[in-house]
Amino acid sequence: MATDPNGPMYYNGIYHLFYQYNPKGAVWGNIVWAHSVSKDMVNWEALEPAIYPSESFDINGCWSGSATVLPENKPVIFYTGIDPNQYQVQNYAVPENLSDPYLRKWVKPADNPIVVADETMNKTAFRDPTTAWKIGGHWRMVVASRRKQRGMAYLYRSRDFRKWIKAKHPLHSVPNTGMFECADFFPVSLSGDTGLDNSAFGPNVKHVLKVSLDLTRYEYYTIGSYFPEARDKYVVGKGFVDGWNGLRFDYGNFYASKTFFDPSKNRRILWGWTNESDAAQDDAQKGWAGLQAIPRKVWLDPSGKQLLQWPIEEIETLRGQNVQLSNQELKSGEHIEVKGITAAQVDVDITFSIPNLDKAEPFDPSWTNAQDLCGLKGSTVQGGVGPFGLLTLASEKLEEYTPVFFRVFTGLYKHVVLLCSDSGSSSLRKEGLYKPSFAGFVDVDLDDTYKISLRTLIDHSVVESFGAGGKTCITSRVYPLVAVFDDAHLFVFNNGTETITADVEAWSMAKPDKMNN
Ligand code: DQQ
Repeated sequence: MATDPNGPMYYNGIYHLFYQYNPKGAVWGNIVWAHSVSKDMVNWEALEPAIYPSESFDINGCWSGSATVLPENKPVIFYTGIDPNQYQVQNYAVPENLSDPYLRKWVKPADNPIVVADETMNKTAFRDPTTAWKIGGHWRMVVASRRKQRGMAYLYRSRDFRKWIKAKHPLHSVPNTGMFECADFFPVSLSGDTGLDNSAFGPNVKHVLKVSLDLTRYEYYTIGSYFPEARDKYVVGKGFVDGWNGLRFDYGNFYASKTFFDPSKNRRILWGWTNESDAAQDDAQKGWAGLQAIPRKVWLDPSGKQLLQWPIEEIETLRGQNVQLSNQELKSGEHIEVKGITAAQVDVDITFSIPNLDKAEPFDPSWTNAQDLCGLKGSTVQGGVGPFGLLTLASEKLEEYTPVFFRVFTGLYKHVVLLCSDSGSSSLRKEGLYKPSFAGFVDVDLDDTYKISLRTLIDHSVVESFGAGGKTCITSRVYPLVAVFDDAHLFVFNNGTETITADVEAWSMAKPDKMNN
């Protein structure tokens, strides 16, 4: 089983991705750091695990962590080791041989562990060290934890990268969230989509803190200001929800994510784990479970109110056969097939134009939970403007389909837009599947443009959608019985009363190769 992405980094022309992995089966356990390398984050080569239990400080497991490339171009990994008492301690590892281009072997210096929980802390809920950043003479890193039900992001400082001292105040903490896992803290630029090194800070920079919540199995982030010279405080920006209802990278199946700065293209890349939604016995039968979502570039929306995400441009090298439907009218109740592509493995990019917003349904302010609303108003429930979107992984006669769609409401001040990725009808299989109606609101001004875009990457059991240029992203895992391989179809549909038009472009997607082929 593969779970959390760990220590992603770019080093001397190679991307490294490590991840939590059980070499002994398709269930969680026996955790090591599996290791894959790539030149483009599309074509990969799997190497031997880089870090596995071998010392007292990690004998019961090598859990999640991060990589930092030091200024003298030396990578260091931080990870959590599970010690003989089942305590979670923070360790470091360095490449055995810096001239091996793949950095296959990693050594654990004898001064490990470098950070352990003190008496005031929870020794069995203290893990997932972040990438370090340096401001002035001090390196900093964060370790995620909890104090009772308060989520804690403990801050540590070091001058030499070996001796780490806990800061008097945590970087951040939030009541009633439960345990923070896999915290990620990174700078974003206030101007443009260029990524920043983790140590960047200054007037043109905001910071993002993302946490994964083990109680709910989803993540949320806030955007705020970081004051390294004033007690190392992170102050959440005005208007951001700092808790269970906060903004998410992804409103679907996406967890334990981690970003890194890619200096070769000056961008920040986000990796996330997407779990299976089938039963453990299915995983055992197929012999694997869990995958990494397609890496995404991530940057600050010009509004400053949220992040934007987009599949890395390299994914487009897999594009093959291309079809287009231009200015396609979709009347109420219509669905039209996008033919000529391999619908089980496809990249589709659509812009919907909405000539008239007057008939949008009124928005009830009590609808605060997008997922509940999508459950209530599925793709077949007629509205005024929408539902419209895609029927992905659909069987010819629509016994099975995973709709990804927008629905537009008239709100108090502007139109409210909902994006759903609903797996309720994804499979004729009745037992053993988790089929949620994932959804998120999309913060767009339709009254300005009368247009909204949707890009969806479909790969057999994975449907990854990017609404409105990456404002709202949703990943679903689905397991059709009929709509598989050549029997999978792709449709655009409209179940709103108002006619809309769609400009569709779709590409069949090739399978990636091994790195050097
Ligand atoms: N998975 C790891 C932990 C982390 C959790 C263990 C998140 O380090 O908190 O496999 O999925």
